[in-house]
Amino acid sequence: MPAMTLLLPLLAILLGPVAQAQGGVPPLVDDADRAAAARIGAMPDGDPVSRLLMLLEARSLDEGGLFALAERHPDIVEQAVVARYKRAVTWLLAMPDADLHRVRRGEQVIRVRELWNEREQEQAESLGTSFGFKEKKLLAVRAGPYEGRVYRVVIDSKGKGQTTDRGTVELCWPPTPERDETSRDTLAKHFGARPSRMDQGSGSLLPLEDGSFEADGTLGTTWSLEDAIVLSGVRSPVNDVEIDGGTYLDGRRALRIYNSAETRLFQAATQRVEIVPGMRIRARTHHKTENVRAEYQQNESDLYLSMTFEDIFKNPVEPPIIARGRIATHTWEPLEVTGTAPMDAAYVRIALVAGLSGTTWFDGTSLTLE
Ligand SMILES: [Ca+2]
Repeated sequence: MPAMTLLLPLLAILLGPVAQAQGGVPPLVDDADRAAAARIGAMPDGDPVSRLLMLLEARSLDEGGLFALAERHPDIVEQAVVARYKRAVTWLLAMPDADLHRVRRGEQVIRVRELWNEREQEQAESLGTSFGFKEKKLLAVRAGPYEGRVYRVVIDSKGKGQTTDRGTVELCWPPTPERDETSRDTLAKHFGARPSRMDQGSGSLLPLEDGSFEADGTLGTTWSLEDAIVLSGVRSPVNDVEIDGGTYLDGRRALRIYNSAETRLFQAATQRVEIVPGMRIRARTHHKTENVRAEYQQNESDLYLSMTFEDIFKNPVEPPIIARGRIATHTWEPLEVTGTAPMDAAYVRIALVAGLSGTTWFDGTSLTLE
């Protein structure tokens, strides 16, 4: 029995490292890799074009730098190493400088075959044949941000008769905890070791749940509905706050809020997360609008993301920090606020508020430690 007592911990010590090394040996990460990854990881990432700029920068990293960047941005690193995405990015970089400059500014760019230089031709063929297109039938490649959601590279090829075949590569998708896990799975195969998930320090996620509005019954459980605006002191009719399964930034669903001139009670989707004083926190969401306008007593500024620090009794300890959304009709755009939790703070409360006529969608909500 005493021998057994000794043997078990010994076995654990012997087997432990073997089990860890199962995935292989991760790339060596030196200080220069860490510094380069930190610089690129701190670039803006709230919209597809910002993420494309980060992806173009990430191409300068070696394996150590990429492995370091994958802690915070596994999505970007996946696109830097997986052939399907690499082909699209390499095509972008083959364009003449003036066009690449337009890409960096977020403009739509189209390059028809007649304009291709030698490198473009080579890259377009590599891209086209990956979709099964014949090299001689390739017509044009176009690129640009799409719906404020992704960055698209699209190659056209002459099809049967008058038709055109089209191959699309979607880059720079909005990162979510779930999608990032998929990226880590892919990268584990590439690197021979799984990039660890950041769970502390700058860039790590705070436990906001279902920021993508994907879980069944998320409204009223994970996300609460709380009064945001009451017009004329009347609590009816109340606005429509629902999950939309047809419009989304990421996943398959988003939060949709619809109001009319008759709406009197405007409810917001809210969620509280426990925090500690001194934390510097960034809240982000994305919003999309359709015919949003101020009617009746509505106030044009009542479309926003707010972050409120609260004490242990869930009372605000400071006025909310607010990022206002854009009205009218537009595709997905980010909303972001940053603040430092004051001395008495025990919670941070996030509220998604749409107090205007028309339809507003929210999706891709996250809380990050700065
Ligand atoms: Ca979603």
